Amino acid sequence: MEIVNTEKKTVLSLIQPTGTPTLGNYLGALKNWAKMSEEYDCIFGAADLHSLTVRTEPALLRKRTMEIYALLLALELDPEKNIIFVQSHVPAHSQLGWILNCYTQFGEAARMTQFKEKSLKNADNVNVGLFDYPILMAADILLYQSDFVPVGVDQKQHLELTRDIASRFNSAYGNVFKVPEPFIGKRGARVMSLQEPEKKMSKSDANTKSFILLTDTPDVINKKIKSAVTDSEARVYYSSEKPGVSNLMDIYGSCTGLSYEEIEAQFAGKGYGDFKAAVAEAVIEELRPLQDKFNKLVTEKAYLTETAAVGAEKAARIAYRTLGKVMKKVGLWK
Ligand code: ATP
Ligand code: LTN
Repeated sequence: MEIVNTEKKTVLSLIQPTGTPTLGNYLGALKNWAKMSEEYDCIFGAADLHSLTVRTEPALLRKRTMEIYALLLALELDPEKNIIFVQSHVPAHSQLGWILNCYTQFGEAARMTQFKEKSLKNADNVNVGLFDYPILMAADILLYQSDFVPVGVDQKQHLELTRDIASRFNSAYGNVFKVPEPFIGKRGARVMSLQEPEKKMSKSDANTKSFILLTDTPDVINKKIKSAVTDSEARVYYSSEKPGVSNLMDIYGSCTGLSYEEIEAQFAGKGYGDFKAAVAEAVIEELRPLQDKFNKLVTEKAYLTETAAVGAEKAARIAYRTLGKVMKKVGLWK
């Protein structure tokens, strides 16, 4: 049976197993993925090859990859209907990645702001993989003829590079790749640090109070939100002058579906104490079903291994079709 039919559009996204995902990863990306799985043919995966750009103890990387995989299943993404897989299980990603390297200019890759930021952060290990990271990401996307790629705002530039590579390749060789569109949600696309709300919430932040992890207990979530940085005005409204409060409003709105106006009305005349308590409660309730499912699934190693093997097989069927075409077009003996 064919998995990806021609009527439904294809949605693809991957997440790196670099640590425990945060509320930012969830509201910015994962929550949208879960919503899209009814309407689209979805392909979601763990980008373990991308994670090799940062040195990690091998056993830990393996454990995190399995955890991220369990988390994808916990989002209620049905592995029968969708493809849920691990990037390194489908070698076509590395193969197309190499070919696309030869169709990307050094100067284009050097413009990527995430590379500049990450090389400052990992100054002792600025490896070639870190530089090449967006081209492997382009391969992930183009192999599956993806229509939409749901990501947080920080990945927009990588998507633009992917589109450039695809269009250039298509003008040289005919229509080989579908040119994908980014899908960036209106809410939660950039959840900010709870301690420095000018910076994005990041799981690799040294200050553990700056993020909420998807595995945090209700008690920890309460404490972290209580200690979130706000301002001295004690009035809840959305403004670029109030990044801390605006970030909490964004989080609250993403969890409850309320608009900024509705939130302002709800907390009119109330202080930050009441507001923060409500935000914490909303986050706890939002994460509860996911956490319950995740905690159960993550202990079922045999099921995870089996499901990942099925996912890789389904993914490979699509990926190798595209790779075969590309190989022929560029003149590899096939
Ligand atoms: P790190 O936090 O270590 O910098 P990362 O979380 O950005 O890494 P990934 O784990 O690959 O990297 O991100 C997975 C998805 O989560 C991506 O689509 C990314 O855009 C999104 N994302 C990450 N952080 C945030 C955030 N603070 N707000 C909204 N979306 C985010
Ligand atoms: N680079 C992304 C993770 C990622 C990805 C992808 C996202 C790897 N391959 C393909 C969308 C499509 C990140 O750091 N968030």
